[in-house]
Amino acid sequence: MKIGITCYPTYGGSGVIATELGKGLARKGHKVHFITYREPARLDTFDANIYYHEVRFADYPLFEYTPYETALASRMVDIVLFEKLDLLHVHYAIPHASAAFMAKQILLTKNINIPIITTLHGTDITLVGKDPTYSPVVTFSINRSDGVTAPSQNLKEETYSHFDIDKEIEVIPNFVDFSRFSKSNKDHFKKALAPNGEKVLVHTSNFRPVKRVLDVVRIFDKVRAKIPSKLLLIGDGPERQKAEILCRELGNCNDVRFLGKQDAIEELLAIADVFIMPSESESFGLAALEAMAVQVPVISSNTGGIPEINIDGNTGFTSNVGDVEEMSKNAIALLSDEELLTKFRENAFKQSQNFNLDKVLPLYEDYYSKIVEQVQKEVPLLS
Ligand code: GMT
Repeated sequence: MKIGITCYPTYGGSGVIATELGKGLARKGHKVHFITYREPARLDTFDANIYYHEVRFADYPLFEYTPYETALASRMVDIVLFEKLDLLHVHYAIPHASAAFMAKQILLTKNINIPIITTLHGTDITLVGKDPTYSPVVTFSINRSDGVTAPSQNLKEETYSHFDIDKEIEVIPNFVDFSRFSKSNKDHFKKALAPNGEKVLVHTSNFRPVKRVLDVVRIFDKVRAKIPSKLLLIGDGPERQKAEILCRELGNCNDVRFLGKQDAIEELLAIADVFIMPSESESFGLAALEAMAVQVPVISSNTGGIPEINIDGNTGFTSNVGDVEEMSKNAIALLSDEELLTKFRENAFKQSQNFNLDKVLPLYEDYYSKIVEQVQKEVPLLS
């Protein structure tokens, strides 16, 4: 198939999933065309079946805000026509689903009915999407997509509860590529970052308020009071400075490393004993899944789709959002009992295998075929 993929090219989970999906499809022989404003962060290897089309902006002094959605829709039309794509798969509803709808309408005037699949990712529904500023457009463009997917049962239910949706939403979970995320020996890293055999706690995120990075620092502080340990904070974003200030106030800076944005996250996860995800909201929690694939148990909140991945008392522990006390107690219990930690490591790894890329890829391929077939049969609707 010839598949167009649009996503945010940044480090966020939706961009990661879209890019890894495209790479996986390309390995299986599909021609994958990324249509994005910058080369996606994880599009780091050459593959003859992958094409990248940049969305260009024509600037004009009148524009206080660049009309990105218009530029994107125009580029989609251009690529569908020139490359003869079979479908467009857009990740994150805002504004990709409405841009795709516009592209579809334009293409219908040229007698091309391009199937549009929208994958919802989380904040496009639970945070920004339901804001009245965007919700009418989000509702409309979900309903007018030919296919809609969500990575968890929870996000599917959230979407039905926040919006007036008449489309069936297919749950296709996020996934992990085990050829990249697997336990490896990184003793030299461990020696450098935890030279006295300290336990290693890891958090990775975009440091947005929804990730509750300050809770991570507070949890760590309580763990550190009982068990010699180090905290690795991977990523960057708006809450980083507050987290640094909190470390100084708590006096634990010597044991906390802010590592910034890192590409080889799997190498850092390889030295982790526990992963911390206290998020306010999380449709899935891809970062936790990636940790589990590297045999790292997860201490997390029980919000959104997280409990569909992190099984309380088995692959880690889940607690109410903001319950720093319980999360610290759970981390201490895990880190102070080697037998328990080993058991949880095994369980986490076993659970992560349910989300193996090789299992999830065929679900997308089947869904693509179903939607393409369905669109071929229908009488096109020009709005
Ligand atoms: O806001 C973010 O955390 C990034 C966001 C994104 O769109 O990149 O992540 C969302 O999508 C990921 C991939 O499906 C999910 O694993 C994350 O749980 C989800 N984030 C939230 O719901 C907050």
